[in-house]
Amino acid sequence: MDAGLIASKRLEEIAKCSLPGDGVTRLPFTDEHKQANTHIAGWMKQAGMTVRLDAAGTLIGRIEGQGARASRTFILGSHQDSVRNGGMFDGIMGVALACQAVEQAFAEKGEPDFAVEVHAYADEEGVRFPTALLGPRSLAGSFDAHVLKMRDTENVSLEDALEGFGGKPETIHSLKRNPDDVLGYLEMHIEQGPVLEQENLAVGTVTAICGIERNTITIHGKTGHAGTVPMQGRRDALVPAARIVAETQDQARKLENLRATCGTLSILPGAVNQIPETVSFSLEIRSPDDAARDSFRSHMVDYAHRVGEEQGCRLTIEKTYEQPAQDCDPHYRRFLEDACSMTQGRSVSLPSGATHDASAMAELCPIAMLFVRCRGGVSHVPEEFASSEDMEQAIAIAARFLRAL
Ligand code: HGY
Ligand code: MN
Ligand code: MN
Repeated sequence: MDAGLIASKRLEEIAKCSLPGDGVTRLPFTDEHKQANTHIAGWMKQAGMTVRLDAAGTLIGRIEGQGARASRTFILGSHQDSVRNGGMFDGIMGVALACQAVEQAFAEKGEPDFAVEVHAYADEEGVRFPTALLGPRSLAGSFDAHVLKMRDTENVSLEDALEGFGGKPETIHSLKRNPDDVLGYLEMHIEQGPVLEQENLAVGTVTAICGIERNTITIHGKTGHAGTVPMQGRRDALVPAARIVAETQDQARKLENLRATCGTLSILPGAVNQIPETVSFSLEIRSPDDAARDSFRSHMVDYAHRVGEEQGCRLTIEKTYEQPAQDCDPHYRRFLEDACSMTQGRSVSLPSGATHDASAMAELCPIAMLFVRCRGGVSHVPEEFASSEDMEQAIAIAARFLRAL
């Protein structure tokens, strides 16, 4: 069976490692994750790798180097987790294609002269806990121990969930890799956008991964009876919130290289006949240009305080998450562009509006990314799809890249 069909079959199988419901829901350090790791370990062994789980819950397949660069490692990988009711390709496809690219690259040519690893990171989406990228950040040394205390909606701490899964929270700090020992990192990922479909290309190379920040805006007004409190003088917390949400879209629409989204919102007391007293909502800003993101944020902060005061409300803005934009390594990108041109006749490069494990690995080593065409450009939904033919191309390009390293 050809590599693309094997990939499709494996992804159909592992998609069953999910909570019930539409699409795939596989959160970190759960039974579904444990089942998935059994499949992934099989893929790694099939590619001739030894398999282990590291202290941060990353499943690692490894082939030792046999030559002059045996002490250095090239890493491939992506994340095993999904969003709720997400697709069966986001993240996990990168793990499957990496295992097959390693198998294809070295089955023909024999052992690499450098070591090769494939990583299946536990948590990139940050759905279960309000943090993400624990695995790659522990390797890069940018892991912050305070995240271990964060809790999920069942009040389970990340630390306990990780320990219960077989990780060792107390030794995560020792996972930091020496950058001299790491040749680089390649992540293959479904594009999650429409460009490759428009270009009618199976595979593209990534120029940069956007920077991202998440803020929580909380507005404090004054509640009261919806029927008896006069409209004049109300301190309705939802009014400035609504203005901020609308301003976010109005301003972001004017900018080519920036996306801003208010994805969550809560209202207290939250009754039809009570004036909203406390409104809390998220403001996420993304851009491949950190300076553009900063100036957008400062405009929104000024605007938010202004409309809050106009309504007589108190307002707080807390940045809860941030990661900088990361450029892909130009040297590796050229390799990949050549491999794309040789395999599919031409290559296209594009920035990534989604973040990836590669964003964190960039703090450790040079990064490279390949995108695989995404049907309709839709992702984070059950309809997410990549064809076996396109995955076949990606495996061949990655194998060619590994052999040329
Ligand atoms: O949010 C993202 O871009 C990624 O899917 N976690
Ligand atoms: Mn995702
Ligand atoms: Mn992803």
